[in-house]
Amino acid sequence: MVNDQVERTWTITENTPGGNQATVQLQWNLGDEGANFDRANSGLHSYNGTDWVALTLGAAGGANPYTRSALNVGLFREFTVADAESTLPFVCTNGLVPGATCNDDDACTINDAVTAGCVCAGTFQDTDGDGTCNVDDGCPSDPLKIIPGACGCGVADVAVTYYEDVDFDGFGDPNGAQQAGYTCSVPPGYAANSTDQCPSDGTKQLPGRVVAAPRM
Ligand SMILES: [Ca+2]
Ligand SMILES: [Ca+2]
Ligand SMILES: [Ca+2]
Ligand SMILES: [Ca+2]
Repeated sequence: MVNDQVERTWTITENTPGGNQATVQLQWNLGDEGANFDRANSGLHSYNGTDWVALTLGAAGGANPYTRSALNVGLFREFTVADAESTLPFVCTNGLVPGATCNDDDACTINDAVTAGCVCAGTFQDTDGDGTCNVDDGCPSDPLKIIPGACGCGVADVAVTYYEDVDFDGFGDPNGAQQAGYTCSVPPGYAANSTDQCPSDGTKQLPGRVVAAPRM
């Protein structure tokens, strides 16, 4: 038994060699199928003298006997039918070899390799899962940011207005100078609140009650 393929080879020759194009349909019986043959993802393989060239994979038709076709076939030698797991030494029609390393020209992916479907593909790298791949993500471990911004990776940029605190008591002057900034960084001499009613008295934020002198 040959795993993952139909244990039959068909030979097709041209009456007039060269230049022919044909749709090739092969038919086989259930008893022809090797172990673990995946009829739902199988395809014709065409021998080129060195390798078995995998034609498009897909589902076989029919119901014992089964059929599978390939369009625009221009190479007429031996054919067989195998699935994506077949270990036939085959190449893809685009020249790629399934399992071989390749370059998908995408810096976002690593470990690029040719799939069983003859496509070069790698594994997308996105550590924080924000949809921006690591090489394009200025904050690859912060799912809420892709650039450091004002406050840096891992800290949200929350805008706030700062009020001048000339007496350095930690309370801003509602009537003094204002400065736009972010909660992550307080500018020197400013406070995020504007509750200093005594902006020049570092010991008080409220004027306090003026108590009338007692009458004598
Ligand atoms: Ca890549
Ligand atoms: Ca990311
Ligand atoms: Ca990110
Ligand atoms: Ca103050």
